Amino acid sequence: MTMVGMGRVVTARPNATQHDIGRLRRVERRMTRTRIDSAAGRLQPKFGALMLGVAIGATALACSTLAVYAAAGQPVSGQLGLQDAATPVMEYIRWFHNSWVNPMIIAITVFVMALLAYVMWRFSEKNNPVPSKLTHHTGLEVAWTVLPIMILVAIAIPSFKLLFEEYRYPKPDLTIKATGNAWFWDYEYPDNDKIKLTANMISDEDLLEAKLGRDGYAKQFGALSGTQLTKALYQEAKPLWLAPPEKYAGGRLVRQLSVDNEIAVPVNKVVHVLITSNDVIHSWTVPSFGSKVQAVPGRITATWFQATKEGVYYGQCSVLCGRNHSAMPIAVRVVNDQAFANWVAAVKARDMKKARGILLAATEGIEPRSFAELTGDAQIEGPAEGVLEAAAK
Ligand SMILES: [Cu+2]
Repeated sequence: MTMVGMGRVVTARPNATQHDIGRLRRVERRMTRTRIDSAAGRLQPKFGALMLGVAIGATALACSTLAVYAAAGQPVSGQLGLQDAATPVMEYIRWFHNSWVNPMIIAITVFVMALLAYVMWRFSEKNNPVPSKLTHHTGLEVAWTVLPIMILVAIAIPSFKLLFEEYRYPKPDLTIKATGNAWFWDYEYPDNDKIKLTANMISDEDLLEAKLGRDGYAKQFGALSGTQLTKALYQEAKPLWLAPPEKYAGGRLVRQLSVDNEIAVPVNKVVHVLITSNDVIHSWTVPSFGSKVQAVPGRITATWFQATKEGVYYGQCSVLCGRNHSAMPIAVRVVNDQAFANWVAAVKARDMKKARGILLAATEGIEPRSFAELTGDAQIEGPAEGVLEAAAK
């Protein structure tokens, strides 16, 4: 007798026993089943795997969304995802990343992983001893060409919209020129009495010197050097970051992000920032504004932002520019119009302490009493109760 399976002819010997014929029938059945599976005839298990993939994808997406911590203007410990938005451009960037491209990436990754796992199991030697000789499937070929094209177009359209928005440059209410230096930023406000200021990062050393005085500092740390010194400074300065010495006019300081002279901008106003460099390439970056522009010597580049929330927003130089690359942060205070005008006047008068006090009063709820004292020569008082408690949280 003759049996046909997968194009191979299985022939039983003329004197085959009943047992032999039963065995051949089993082989034939298995071959037929394999052929049907291989020709993508059995959709059931693939559909199951796809559904499993979708379920895993949805769970992963839910987890990743939950793990995105909110952070206003600065990174937080354990943060996943982007910082909070303070401008419409950054809101768009966050939507594009969190709600558009990332879900696609997760779904595709999970789908491919599930498909791979299914194929490894279903078409293993054990489960599929006689492989299919199928080489073409028009439907599949069309699907895996057209689907990726559609995905890319779906990404490209909002991506171009975002790019155009970033380069739209609405009419400015105010312009700032930022110049990168190794390793600090210089700022000029050409439209606001041409005020100029230099922003240097506040270090552990700065806080300890402000607290102990030059002599006290030398006495405590003069004998140390290298890593020993760095460690000692870090340990001793730790509490000062929450309660900085009087020199810094109270307020909250953030290690590696706070600077001595912050720049200020009025809320809801369109700000153009012209960026250049005095030496090597730096990058003026403020994540919450969605601004990240290279500072190139001999060239002027630009970014624009319209901050819609008052507060302090931090950024860092984002092009590796040398030894102290990590020590040239950017700090921008977004304040109301009146506070901005007062701040400009204080900077023009070179009263940087008063200038800082004005910004703190406007954004960190320092007592109005202390704010009133800013108009005289009185020392600026520390932050109101509550500011430090909030900072300690
Ligand atoms: Cu730099």
